[in-house]
Amino acid sequence: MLTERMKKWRHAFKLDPNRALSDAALERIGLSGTDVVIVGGTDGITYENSQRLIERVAAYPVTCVQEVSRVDAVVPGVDGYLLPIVLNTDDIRWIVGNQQQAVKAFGDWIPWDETAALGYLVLNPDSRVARLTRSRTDLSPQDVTAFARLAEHLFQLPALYMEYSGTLGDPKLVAAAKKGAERLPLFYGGGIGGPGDVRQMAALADTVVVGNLAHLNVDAALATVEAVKGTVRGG
Ligand code: 1GP
Repeated sequence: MLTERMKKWRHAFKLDPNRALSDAALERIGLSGTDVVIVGGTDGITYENSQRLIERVAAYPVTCVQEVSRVDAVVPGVDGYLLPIVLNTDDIRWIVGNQQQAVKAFGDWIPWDETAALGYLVLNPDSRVARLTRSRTDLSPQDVTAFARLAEHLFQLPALYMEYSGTLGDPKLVAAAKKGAERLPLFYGGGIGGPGDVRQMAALADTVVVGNLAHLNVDAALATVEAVKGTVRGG
């Protein structure tokens, strides 16, 4: 079950099908020892570029899952599918609309054991994803703790994702999410620039997602894998 395997992830690379990544860099990422490669992005995602990147990742012994943000870009045969549910959006389509469209399109073939929802809190107001999803980003620590409790107890989601795409997040808000997410796995992603950032967030969150850095500086990106593994949660 994907939801069980997700609980063991400490480090993830998120690769964007719409951005360049050399074969040499991808090989190092594929062999890096990361727990999972998530394929997904916000802009310019198509079936063709998603399929191409997923096929390239499949050459390496690493779990590869697709984050489904567009129903027309779903690639069959991936190790798993993550469906975002944006908890702080003002647009109902990001809570239940897009997912319903995906199930309508693929309902007969969906491998449910390998499909999981990810509850998102989108928190960087300047990010493309915040604008696209019309997220309310001005959340207090109390708001974040309440969202995390909602995700864990009421919605019973498999994980909560603190999404700071493009900027390093506020550790106080990440800690507020952890306060609410007692058993719920907590993902953190956004602005990780190297081992120092990753250690800070890996002490607070269960899984740290490294995106941009993998495309920009593969040496620094690789250093984050060891840094996460050497960091104790809550330490
Ligand atoms: C994006 O949270 C991920 O969805 C990672 O963010 O690209 O800023 O590392 P960055």
